[in-house]
Amino acid sequence: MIIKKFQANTEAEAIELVKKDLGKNAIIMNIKTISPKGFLKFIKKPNVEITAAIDDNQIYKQRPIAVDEVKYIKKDVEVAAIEEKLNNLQVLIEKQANNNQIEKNDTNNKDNIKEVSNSKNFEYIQLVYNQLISNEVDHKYVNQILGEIESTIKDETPLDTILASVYQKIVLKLGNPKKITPLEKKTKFVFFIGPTGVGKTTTLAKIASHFRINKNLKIAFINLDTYRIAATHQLMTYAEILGIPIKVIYSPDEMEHAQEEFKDFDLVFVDTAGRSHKDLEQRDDLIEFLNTIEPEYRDVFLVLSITTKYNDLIRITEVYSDITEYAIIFTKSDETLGVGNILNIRLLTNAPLSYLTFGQNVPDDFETINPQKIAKQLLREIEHGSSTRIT
Ligand SMILES: Nc1nc2c(ncn2[C@@H]2O[C@H](COP(=O)(O)OP(=O)(O)OP(=O)(O)O)[C@@H](O)[C@H]2O)c(=O)[nH]1
Ligand SMILES: [Mg+2]
Repeated sequence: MIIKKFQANTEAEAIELVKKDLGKNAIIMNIKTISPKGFLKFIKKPNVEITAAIDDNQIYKQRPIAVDEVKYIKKDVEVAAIEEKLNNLQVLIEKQANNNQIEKNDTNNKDNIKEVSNSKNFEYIQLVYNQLISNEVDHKYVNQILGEIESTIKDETPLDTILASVYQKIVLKLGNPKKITPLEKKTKFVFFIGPTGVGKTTTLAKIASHFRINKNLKIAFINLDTYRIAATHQLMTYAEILGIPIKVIYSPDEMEHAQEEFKDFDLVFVDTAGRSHKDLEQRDDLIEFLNTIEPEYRDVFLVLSITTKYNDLIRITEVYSDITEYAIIFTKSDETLGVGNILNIRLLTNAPLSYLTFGQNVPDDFETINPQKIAKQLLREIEHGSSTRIT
C-alpha cells in the first residue's frame, strides 16, 4: 500500500493531484483543511491537504471510495448534519444552558482527533460567518463577533457550543429593548421621528391603541405633520376610531398649551412630518419642537424600515443622532427575511432597540423586539451553496 499527502488551494485541485499521481482508484483517507492562523482565518481561504492511498493488494473487504465520489459524499453528509444542528439551535442552546459539561472527545488517539476537529472548527466558523453574512449582517460586525468568541474555541469544541457562544454574543449585543413606560404623576410625550413612508403614523397608532385598550391609559395625539393635509387626516382617522383626542400643532410655542391641555394624560403620542432627512429646515424645526419637552418627560423613537439599504440607514441615523438621543423602532420585517440590519444599526448607533412591526394591521402587527428571537433568526436558516467550501 502506498500512502501519500497532497496539498493544494482547493479540494478539487488536491483531488486532481491525487488522480494524476496515484490514478483514479486511489482511496481518500483524510481531507484536512489547513487554516490560516488567528483572525485571518475568517476571511482567508484555507489550504487543503489530502491523504490518499492506493491499495495494490486489495486488502479492503468493503468497496473503497474512489476519488470522484468523495466530494459528493462529504458534502451531503456534512451539510445535512450541520444543517440539522443549526435548525435545532434552540434545543441545543437550552441543553447547553442546563448542562455546561461538554463531553470531551476520547483522548486515546488525541493527536489524530485534534487534527480532524481543528479543521472541523474552521468549517463551523466559516458556516456561521456565511450564515450571518447571508442575513445581511455587516462583515465588520460578523468579524467582530467571531473575533470575540475565538479565544473560547478549543480544538474539540463542537458546533453547538460555537453556535451557543455566537447566539449569546448576539443577544448581549442587541441589548434589552426599551419599552414605553408611563411616568408616575407626569405626562410623558412620545415622539415618532424618521424618514418618509417608513411607517411612523401606522406604528404610532398601533402602540397607542395597545396602551389605550390593553393598559387602559389616558392617551392623546399631537400631530406635527403639518406639511401635508393627508397626513393630518391619517392620524385623525385613528384618533376617531380609538376615541383619542388630537391636537394639530404648527409652531413650538403651541407645545406649551398642549402640555397644559394634556396634563392629566399618561401618554401623548407625537407624530412628525416625514421628510427627507437631508432637509435642514425641517431638521431645525424638529429640534425646536423636541426642546419644548424636558428630556425626562419625553421618549423619542427613530422609526426605520428594515428594508432600507444599510448604507442609507447609516446616513439616516447619522443625521438623527445629531438631533437627539433616540431608541429605534424597526418596521416592515414582514417584507424581508434578512434581519441583519437590526444588529448592524444597534451596533452602529449604540441606541437601544425597542419595537418591531411586521404588517399593516393596526393594532396587531407589532411587538417589543425580542433579542433571542432575532439572534435565532440570524443563525437559523442556512443558505445552500454558501454553507460549505466543498463544491
Ligand atoms: N408591510 C408593512 N407595511 C407597513 C408596516 N408599517 C407601515 N406600513 C405601511 O407603510 C406605508 C406608510 O406608512 P405610514 O405610517 O403612513 O408611514 P409614515 O412614516 O407615517 O409616512 P409619512 O408620514 O409619509 O412620512 C403604509 O402603507 C403602511 O400601511 C409594516 O410593518 N409592514
Ligand atoms: Mg405619517
